[in-house]
Amino acid sequence: VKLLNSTFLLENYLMNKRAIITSALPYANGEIHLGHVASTYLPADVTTRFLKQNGVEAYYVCASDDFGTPILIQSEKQGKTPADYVAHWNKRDYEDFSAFNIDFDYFYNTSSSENIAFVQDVFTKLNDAGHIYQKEIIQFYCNNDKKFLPDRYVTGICPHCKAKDQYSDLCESCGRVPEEIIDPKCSLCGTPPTKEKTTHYFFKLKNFADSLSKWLEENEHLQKDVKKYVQNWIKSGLIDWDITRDISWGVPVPLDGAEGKVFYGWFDNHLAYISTALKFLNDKGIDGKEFWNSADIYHFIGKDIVYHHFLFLPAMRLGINSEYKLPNYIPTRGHLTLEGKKLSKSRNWYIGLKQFLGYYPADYLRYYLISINPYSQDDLNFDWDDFTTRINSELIGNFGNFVNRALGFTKKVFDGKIPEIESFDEHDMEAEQKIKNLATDVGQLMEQNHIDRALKKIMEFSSFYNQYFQHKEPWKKGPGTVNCVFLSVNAVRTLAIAISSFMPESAQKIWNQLGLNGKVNDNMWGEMSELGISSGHDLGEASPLFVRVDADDVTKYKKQLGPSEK
Ligand code: B3M
Ligand code: ZN
Repeated sequence: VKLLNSTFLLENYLMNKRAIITSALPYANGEIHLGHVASTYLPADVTTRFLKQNGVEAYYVCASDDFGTPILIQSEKQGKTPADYVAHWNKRDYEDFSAFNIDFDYFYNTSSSENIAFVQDVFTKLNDAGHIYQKEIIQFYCNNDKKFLPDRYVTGICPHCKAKDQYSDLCESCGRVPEEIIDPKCSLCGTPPTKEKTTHYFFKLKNFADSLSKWLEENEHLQKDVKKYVQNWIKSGLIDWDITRDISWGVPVPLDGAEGKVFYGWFDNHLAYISTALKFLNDKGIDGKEFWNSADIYHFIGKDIVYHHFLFLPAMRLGINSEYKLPNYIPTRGHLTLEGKKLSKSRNWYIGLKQFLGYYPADYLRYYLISINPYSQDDLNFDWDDFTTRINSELIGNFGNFVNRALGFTKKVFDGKIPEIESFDEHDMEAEQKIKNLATDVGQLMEQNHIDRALKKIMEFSSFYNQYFQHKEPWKKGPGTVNCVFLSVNAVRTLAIAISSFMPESAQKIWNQLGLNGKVNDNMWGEMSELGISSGHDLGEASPLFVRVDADDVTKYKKQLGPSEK
């Protein structure tokens, strides 16, 4: 039998063999929920795994975002030091991510000594280059607590919608930013604050309008629609950016006369992308800076932080003469809604990641969230009924069914030993061709960040093989049975490699059931085009991969959402 030449060449894409991937840093201020993972961590994880499968030296780094007023307030409420408070959430977040198989190469924090030193160094360089100035501003001050009260420290009535108890920097009821909150109160002690003068440092964002615009223009990897509205912001005029706060928790401003002032969280947090990567790489004995500047840089974000990632972040890098290169990709995705409604922690309209993983295996959630995840800013909706249907009919009915059928049949009829093949008929040849093509078909979509379409392609492959198996009727043990078994088992192997970025646990289970050694590994993408299982090979133990989602359970989980009626 002559098999097709199985050499698969990946030269067409992924030219850069180095990559650093980051995703928006989670505030060390509460648990990770489905909204977080859907738009950033999961797409970033799938992408990193895919790059590694293609032989790219890729590192996924992340950190908890530790500084800022809301965190300071929460720690004070709980009678903890902010350092203890963020350490708690850093650990918990990391555990939850790990349980979901978000495989960071390194997870650090923005309050690390490395990041603090890095932020101060960047500030000093920006200051020396003339991009920083001081200005006197008016801030709320609490005479009782003896402190300035930025942003969340002041609550009052929203001037727009008249909602009570809103933050001075954001009304959660109407979503607007009040210019001047009515009846302001110190959120710590309830005393009406006074207004006092203080000096803040400003970053001259205005200086960067032209260079930002040029960078946006020239970078062909950024999403067109995002670019367009960022360009419009630039055209309508940028405003300089207040980068300091008078609070006790943050990176200290490294200047004489700036005692008691720290940087605003959005000045330091994204610098932790770099400082964390450097820490990790340098510890590994790799020249971190050289690696950063020669790698493709990906920052995965949700659409609410476009302003920070398309303006502040690149402007600050430009301000230090691109000593660390600007991002190549900023994959921006929409928000997750739940049963069609906006997530809200206070109304209990959200599902914690840990909670969900108590109901179903990580791969169910990964499968579902990837399936509904377009590479765009459109919101995606978690719907329990849709989840049930997709898991039961697609993941189990199509994919799991094919794997079980192919392996189960081989176990039963051939005692798990792959039979010798005969000459291929046209259906066999078509089926073989599918194996040859899958790496390219899926790879091209992945290269364009279309994780949802890539997964769909894999499911189409599985569906094709279900039909092929059905058509060949191997249970009748007529001619063609051996080829059907041989190709189907090889297709299962191809599937295991193909899904391993998407559903790593299931991929490994299949790999073991196939009787293949070791791990579905990095650098294996091209091998999925091969007929890697030969006649005479013995399968491992076969057992069903998945258990169906039960509608009654789902009804129960739905009831746990939102405020109870009575
Ligand atoms: N900690 C979370 C957010 O606004 C914020 C991201 C920082 S990324 C440098 O989604
Ligand atoms: Zn007060």
